[in-house]
Amino acid sequence: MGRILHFGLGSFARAHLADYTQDAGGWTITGVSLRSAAIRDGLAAQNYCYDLAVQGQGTKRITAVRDVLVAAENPKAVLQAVADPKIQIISATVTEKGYCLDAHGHLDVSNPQIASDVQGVGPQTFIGYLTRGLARRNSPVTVLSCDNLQGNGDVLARCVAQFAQAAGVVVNFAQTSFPNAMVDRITPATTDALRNMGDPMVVPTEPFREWVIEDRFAASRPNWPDVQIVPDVAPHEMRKLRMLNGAHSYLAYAGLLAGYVYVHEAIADTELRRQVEQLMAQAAETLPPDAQAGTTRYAKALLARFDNPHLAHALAQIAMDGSQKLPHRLVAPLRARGRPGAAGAGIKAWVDYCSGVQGDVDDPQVHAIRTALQNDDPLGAMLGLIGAEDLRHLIREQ
Ligand code: CS2
Repeated sequence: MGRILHFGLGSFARAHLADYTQDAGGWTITGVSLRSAAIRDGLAAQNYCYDLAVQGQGTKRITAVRDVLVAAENPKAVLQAVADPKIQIISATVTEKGYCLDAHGHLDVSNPQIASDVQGVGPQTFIGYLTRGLARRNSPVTVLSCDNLQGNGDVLARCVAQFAQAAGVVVNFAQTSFPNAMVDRITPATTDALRNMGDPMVVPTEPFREWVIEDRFAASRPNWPDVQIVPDVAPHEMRKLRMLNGAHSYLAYAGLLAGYVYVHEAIADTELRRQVEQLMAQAAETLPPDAQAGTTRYAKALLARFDNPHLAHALAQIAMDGSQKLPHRLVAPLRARGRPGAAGAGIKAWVDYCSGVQGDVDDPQVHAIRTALQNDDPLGAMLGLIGAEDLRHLIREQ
């Protein structure tokens, strides 16, 4: 019997990690929510079990989650759990913004919450809890990022090292591994209509699921069925982030600007579909040569997943946190290709979308975005926020 401690038990983790772990058998998951008690309260009321509504396949009862800790209520319990030798894997889906990175992918030590966690006031951030908990740990553990960042394990290891150094604590890196991983399953937000069918904690998802993990486990792991454990995940991550997530972000901004609400509506628009096809083909060119085989088939399969009218995947859900997502999805392929193209058009659509939003953009950089848009050179200032100031010449203004 093994145990996983998972930070960020939102819908994605409940549709992906929890589903795979349940299929493996013999392992249980303790979730951690940093602030809100909503997921803990909702799940606790039903013994931590919930339905996974797999589109077209019916519902599956997930029982692998056994407990959820709310860090804001009991910070000590979370630090103890990170240090607990009975936990063999500490995983995370805290989304891109949970890593508190600056525009160049390093831990943003000027972020007020990180600065306060470094001072040792009592952690508030994922990085603060993880690093301070690991500093108390004396046994091997795998720290498994399941977020959509290129080199997510490497990024997390760097954040922990930077935090530890700034805070003056020591983490035993020799017994802690941070494998990179590619995760994939489209998981739209739950709707009231679905909740009203019986389970208020139901998670809707698509039948497709994929997980590729670097073979670098420091301790034991579940025997997850159909998870690929490989020496190098980078080509898988690049393909997924640039082709799937890049196309998603393009569709979100261009689609919302065109008045669409859902992915399946935007992808049915002839012009947007043509752009997405180009974006995928151009992104494929930026992949390592051995990852290029099969990208035509991969792109076709992605379009079929986007076409699915039963998922009701809202463009607004994808549009949020653009400043955190774009560097991996659109900036990296634009830079790698070095020519104007659909990725540049996607970045421009983000800028146009942000300028048109009434009220605040849903993004942790909301203040910086507001200031950038008031700059004499709004496009240049917005590119600065995503580390793309040097790519200006590749982005057409019109
Ligand atoms: C989406 C992803 O919300 C978003 O930004 O692009 O959540 C996407 O659905 C998943 O990465 C699919 O695996």
